[in-house]
Amino acid sequence: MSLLNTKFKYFTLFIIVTATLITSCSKDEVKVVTAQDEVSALQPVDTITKGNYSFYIFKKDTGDFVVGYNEVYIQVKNNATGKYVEDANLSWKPLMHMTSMSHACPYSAISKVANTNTLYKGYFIFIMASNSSEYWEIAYNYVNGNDTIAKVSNQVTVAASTGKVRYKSFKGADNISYFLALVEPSKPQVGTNDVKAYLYKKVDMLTFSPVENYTIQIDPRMPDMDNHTSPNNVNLTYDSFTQSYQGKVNLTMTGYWKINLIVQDASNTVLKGEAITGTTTASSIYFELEF
Ligand SMILES: [Cu+2]
Repeated sequence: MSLLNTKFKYFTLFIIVTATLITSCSKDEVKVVTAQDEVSALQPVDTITKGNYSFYIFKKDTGDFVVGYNEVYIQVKNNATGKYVEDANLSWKPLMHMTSMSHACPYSAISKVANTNTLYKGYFIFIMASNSSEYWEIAYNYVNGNDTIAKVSNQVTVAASTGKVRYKSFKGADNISYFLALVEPSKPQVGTNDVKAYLYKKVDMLTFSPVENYTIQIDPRMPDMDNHTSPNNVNLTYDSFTQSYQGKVNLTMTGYWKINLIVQDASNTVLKGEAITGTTTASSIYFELEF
């Protein structure tokens, strides 16, 4: 191998290494995702500060809590360090203070939102709207092992739900109170839509638990168009991983749909709802979709 050849080889290597370094440097300039970025698409609902900690509460859709399903996002900031907590163990408790009694509502545990550093989420299914003398209070708890790091609470307003029906409470044939909330589809489209709903029962005034292994039959109809239905719908069955009911609804055209429901227990006993047949044009429990 000649000297010139070797020199040329080293020169080529030098060029490649330099080019690689420059490329990696510019790759490292990817924008750092801040705590603010992680909530930029959310609407603030509440801020509670106590001691060194601030709790920031958000929702996706509106800034208000409403009767029915509410997906709630949380950030916790340590005001002493100015940093958002990234490994918080969070819990919460909703309570409605009524004139003569208090009660809770169905709600989830709080978990970290995947692929975020500072964001946590869970849901409430509020079962009553607040009014001038009766209000909801939510207590948030941040613990580390057995130590309570921060405990805060605030009164919140829960508005009556307006618009299309996505939440129903009913008393079953078994005399148990049930609470049924539609989560998906949030943006219905023509064709097959995934359906997700939560079904809870009241154990006592403070305890509401997810109901397992029931079936929720769905019969989508267009009341404005001779009450026609659609083919290939899939009844909702229990998914133990998400503790929710999942199925499919086929919306063959845009417009107003009434999703008629029949709730059956694990031994297929109908607890609530009627089949659409003869003079029965709608079930006593249903969801509504319009798009
Ligand atoms: Cu109440």
